[in-house]
Amino acid sequence: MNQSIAQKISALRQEIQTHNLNYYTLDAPTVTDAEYDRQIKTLRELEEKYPEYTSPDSPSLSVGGPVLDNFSKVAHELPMLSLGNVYSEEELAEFVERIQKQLKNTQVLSFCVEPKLDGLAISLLYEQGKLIRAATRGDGAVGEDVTYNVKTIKNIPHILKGDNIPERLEVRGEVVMPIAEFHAFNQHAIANEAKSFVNPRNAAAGSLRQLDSNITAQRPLAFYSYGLGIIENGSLANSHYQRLQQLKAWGLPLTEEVTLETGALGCFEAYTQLLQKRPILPYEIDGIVYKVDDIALQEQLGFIARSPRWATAHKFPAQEEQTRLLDVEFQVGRTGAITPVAILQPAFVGGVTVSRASLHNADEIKRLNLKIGNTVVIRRAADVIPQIVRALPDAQEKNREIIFPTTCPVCDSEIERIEDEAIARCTGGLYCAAQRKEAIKYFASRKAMNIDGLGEKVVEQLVDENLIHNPADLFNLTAEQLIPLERMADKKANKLIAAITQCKNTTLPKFLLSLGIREVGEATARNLANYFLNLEALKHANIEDLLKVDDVGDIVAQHIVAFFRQKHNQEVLQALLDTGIHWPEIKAKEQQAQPLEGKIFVLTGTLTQMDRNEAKQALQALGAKVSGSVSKKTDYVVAGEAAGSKLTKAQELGITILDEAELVNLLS
Ligand code: D41
Repeated sequence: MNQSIAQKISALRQEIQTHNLNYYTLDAPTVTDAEYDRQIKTLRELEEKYPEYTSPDSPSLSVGGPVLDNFSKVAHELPMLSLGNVYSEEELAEFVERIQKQLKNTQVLSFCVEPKLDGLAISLLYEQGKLIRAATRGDGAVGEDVTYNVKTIKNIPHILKGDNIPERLEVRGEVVMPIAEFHAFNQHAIANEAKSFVNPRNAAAGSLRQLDSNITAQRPLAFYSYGLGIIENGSLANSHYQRLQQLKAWGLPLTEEVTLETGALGCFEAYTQLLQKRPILPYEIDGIVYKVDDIALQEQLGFIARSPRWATAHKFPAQEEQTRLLDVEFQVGRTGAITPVAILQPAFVGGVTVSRASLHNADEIKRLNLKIGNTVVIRRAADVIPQIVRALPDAQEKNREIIFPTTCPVCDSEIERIEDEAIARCTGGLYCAAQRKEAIKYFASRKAMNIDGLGEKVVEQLVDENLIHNPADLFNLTAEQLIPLERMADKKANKLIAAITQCKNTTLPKFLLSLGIREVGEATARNLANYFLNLEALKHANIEDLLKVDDVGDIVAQHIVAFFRQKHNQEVLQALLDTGIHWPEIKAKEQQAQPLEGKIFVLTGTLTQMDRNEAKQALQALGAKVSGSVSKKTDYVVAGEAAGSKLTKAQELGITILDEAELVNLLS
C-alpha cells in the first residue's frame, strides 16, 4: 500500500517536472493549464496526507511554497542602483551632452531604450542555469528573499535554456500585474466582497509580499528583464541591447518595446512613439529609460550617489493626480437619464487640466463613499475621459453628503429610478428643456443629420430663446432670427441656414438614428433600414417583426414600438417629412451588392487612416460580420500597428491576415 503511494507521488512529481520543462524551458506545453493545476493539486493533497513523503525538491513547492513567518534579508552582492530623471526634451538633451562631455566624445552615441514598467524591481539569481534565489530591490543594498513567491510567476523560467550561460548570473527586472489581469482580478474580488487593489502596481507589490506563496501563485503576475547584476564565468556581448536579447534567448521575458536609438533626437522620437503606444500596452508604464548601450562606456561613466551616469528615466505625464471635490451637479441627458457630475478643483493630469468628471450614477457615489469636500484621486489616461478612482480618507466631519435630487433640476418633473437599474430618469420627456436640447443636439450630430455649425452652444441658445422646440422647428429658422444670438454673425448665420437645408438630403439609416429612439444606435439603425427598406414599413412594425432584425432584442423592439406610437413623436416625424427630408431608396438585399456576405473579420491593433469603428461599419456595410475574438471561424484578421495576441493567434490558426493598406484596398 505505502509502496504504491510512494510510487504514485514519485510518478506525479516526474510528470509535473516534465510539464515544467516543456512549459518553461522548451516553450511547448503538452497539457492544458487546467490539467497541470489538477496534477499539482493532487500532488499537494497526497503530500499533505502522507507527510513522510514530502521532499524539498518536490515541484509542488515551486508552485507555492511553505507559509513563512517573515522574509529573510538578502544583501545584494552588487547594489541595485536607482534611476535619475529628466522631465523634458531639453533635460534629455542636457543628459546626453553631459555624457558626451565626460567621455570627450563627439560622435553620436547609441542608446538602448526601454519602457519604464510601473512595477517592482527584483533580482533573480541563476546558478548553473537554475533559479536559486529571488530578492526584492529593497533599499538597493538589502532586499527581501521572495524566492517562493517569485517561483510561482508563470513567465519566469526555473531553468535557463541554451548555451554559454554564465555559471552565476543575476538578472534584474520588474514584476508587474498586466492591466487586463488586474481588472479581471479586481472584478472577481469585488464580486466576492474580497479586497481589491487601487492600481496594478499596488496589486503587484501586495502579491509579492505574501508570506504564503500559495496566494501569490493565484495572482496573475509577470516579469520583464531590464538588466544584469552578477556575471561569473561567462562572457556576454558588450552592448546592453545585445545582452537583453541574449537573456531573451535563454528564456527570460523581455518587453517588445526595447529599441536601439542614436543621440538625443533618436531618444526623443522613441519617447513620443512610446507615449502614443501607452494606451494599448498590456502593462502600465510611467515613462521610458535611456541607457548608453556600450558597456565599456557605461563603466567609464560610472555612477554618482546611487544612480548610474549612463542611464536616466524620462517620465510621462502622471495619469493620476489628487484634487478636491468642490460640488456635484446633476445633468439631464437625452433620454432623461440623470448623471451626477463632479465639479473639481482644476488639476493637471494626463497632459490636460481637468475640472469635471462624470460620476455615472448614484451607485458609483456610494461605491466611492464620496462626500463633497473630499480629497479625491482622479485619473485620465490618454484619450480616456477623466474619472474619480477613489476618495482619500480625510476628516469627514467638514464634508457634505451628496444628495441625489428627487425632482429634475431642469424641469422639476419627478425623477424615477427603476428597481435593479442603476440609472435615475427625469420623467418630463420632451416637456423637459434639457431633454429637448439633447434630442436636438443628437439630431444635428455628425453621425445623424450632420448639420455643420449647429453645435451644443447654438442649440442651447435656440431652445432658451424659444426659437425652436423640436428638431422640425430647425427648418423654419431664418438668418434674421439667428443673427442676434451670441457669437453669431451674418456669415455664420447664413452658413448655418444653408447647412440645415443641405442636411435634408440624407440616408434612411442616418434619419432613423437622428430620431433618437432609445437603444437604436448606428448599427441598429442600419439593420432596421436594410430590413424594412422604408420608413412606412418600420412605423407599422410590431414586436414580432422587429425581433427578426439582426441585433434587435425585446427591449429595443419595445422602445421602437413605443416611439412610433407616441403622439408627439408622430407629429414631429410628420413635420420633418413635410420639410422635404429625403433619402435614396434602399434596394432589397438580394439586389444589393454584399461582396463580403457571411465573412467574419476581426480587427486588431491601431489603424492610422480610420478608427476601428469606421472600419467595422465599412465592413458591415459590405455584408461582413465583425467579431471581437479570433477563432477557427474567422476568415480575415486585419492587423494594424502594434497588433498583439489576436494577431499571434491568427497566425497560429493560419487565418488570412490583412494590413491596413490591404483593408483600404478591399473596401474600395
Ligand atoms: O522598467 C523599469 N522600471 C526599469 C527600471 C528599467 N527598464 N530599467 C532600469 N534600469 C535601472 C538601472 C539603469 C539603474 C540598472 C530600472 C531601474 N534601474 C530601477 N528600477 C527600480 C529602481 C531602479
